[in-house]
Amino acid sequence: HLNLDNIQGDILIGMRKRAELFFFFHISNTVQFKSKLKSVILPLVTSTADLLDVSSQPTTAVNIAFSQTGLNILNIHDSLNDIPFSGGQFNDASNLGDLTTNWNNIVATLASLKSKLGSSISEIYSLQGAARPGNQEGHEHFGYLDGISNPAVQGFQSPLPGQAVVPTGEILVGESGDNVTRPAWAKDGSFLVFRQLKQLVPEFNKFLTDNPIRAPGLTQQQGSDLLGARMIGRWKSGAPVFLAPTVDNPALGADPNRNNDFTYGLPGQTTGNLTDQTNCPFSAHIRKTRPRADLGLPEKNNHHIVRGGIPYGPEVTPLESFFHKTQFERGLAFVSYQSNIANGFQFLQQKWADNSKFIHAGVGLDPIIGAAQGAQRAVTGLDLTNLSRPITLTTDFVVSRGGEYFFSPSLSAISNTLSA
Ligand code: N7H
Repeated sequence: HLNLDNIQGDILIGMRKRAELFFFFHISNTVQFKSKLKSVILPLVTSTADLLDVSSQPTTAVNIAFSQTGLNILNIHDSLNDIPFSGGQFNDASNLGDLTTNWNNIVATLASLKSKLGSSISEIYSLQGAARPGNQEGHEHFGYLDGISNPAVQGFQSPLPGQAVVPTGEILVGESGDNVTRPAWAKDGSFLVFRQLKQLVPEFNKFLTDNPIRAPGLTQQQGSDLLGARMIGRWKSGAPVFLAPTVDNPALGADPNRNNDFTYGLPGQTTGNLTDQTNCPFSAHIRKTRPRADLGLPEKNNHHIVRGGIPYGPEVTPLESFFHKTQFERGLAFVSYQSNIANGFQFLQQKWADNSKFIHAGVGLDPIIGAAQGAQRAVTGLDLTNLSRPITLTTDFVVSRGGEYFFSPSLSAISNTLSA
């Protein structure tokens, strides 16, 4: 039984946000901050229970999370026993395939702000996220519907067809299924991974235009749309290519009872180790990051994350489309929650998306988020007419601009342990 008054609201259900401001700050006065954490911040922090009850739902929700540096400054020296977290994301960048020359120079900004005294915090950086306008609401910048498939936490949400059901401890620290030793105050918190992922939208569209899949009966435009859908594993409407293999099916995409109801297995198939990628490439972004029956049935995958990101940056301008070149930065303010970073986000990025041999030799990297420090990447399975033909991606369409690993503590930890 989960204590929903104690768990911050963004972790399990998300704040259903149309806009979100990410505010990164340095604690410059520990004593003052600890007291403000209790008197000013804690009363504003939105719990899971606050969000569930429509009558108490706030119009503006607030959540807070701390990096290892932040906990150190608060004089919290207990180890949370999560190696990527304690090292910080910058030290993990090479494991994730990032080219750190693309990282925003947050560190230099931090240094200059550190010199400012007199207030308890100083802003380091902020990023404004916002839902895209009009009928693109809920779609990320490449145009694909997002937020369809997140795991249901056992005993909290009842799953929709095809939704993964995970032990509470796969997302929340100290709950059943999290077997790492933690300080007692960490229970009901969750590690928050933040990444600013720039998306090169006009370049992505040009790539689709230049490389249509020439399947019988498809126009050139349909062939380009099919290539994009196979890179992701879903059409722009959200319809999975596994169930709609050649053209989009918007009614399927919009139906929560059907749009996630597949395993990549054929009807009647009850075991894993699947060998077929006709309908959905092994390399497709959603198959790389959640292989479903590829690892056995029922789903034998203990690498789930709850995603809660939001797009940032402006819409593509006519000039950017015309020249197929990004001029204004846009992308995804990626957020994921998990009880263990090495098992969650880091595993998905490093062991699956960036690994050309997952799930079989020759599959190649994830065509959307796979990265090898900027090097070109070959991907197979995308061309329906020749599944072993490698397609080489000479540019990354998603570029990491940096991020950090945070811990999103329970409300009682904020009140009793972190504040004063
Ligand atoms: Fe992905 N995209 O628009 O292409 N993602 N993602 N992601 N992603 C998903 O199923 C996208 C990123 C996962 O349960 C959809 O809700 C983009 C990272 C997982 O079947 C779309 C970026 C990581 C799933 C996108 C990005 C993941 C998923 C389909 C970066 C982890 C669920 C919508 C800019 C390391 C898989 C949906 C499942 C789905 C896109 C990043 C992981 C459209 C543009 C960094 C686990």
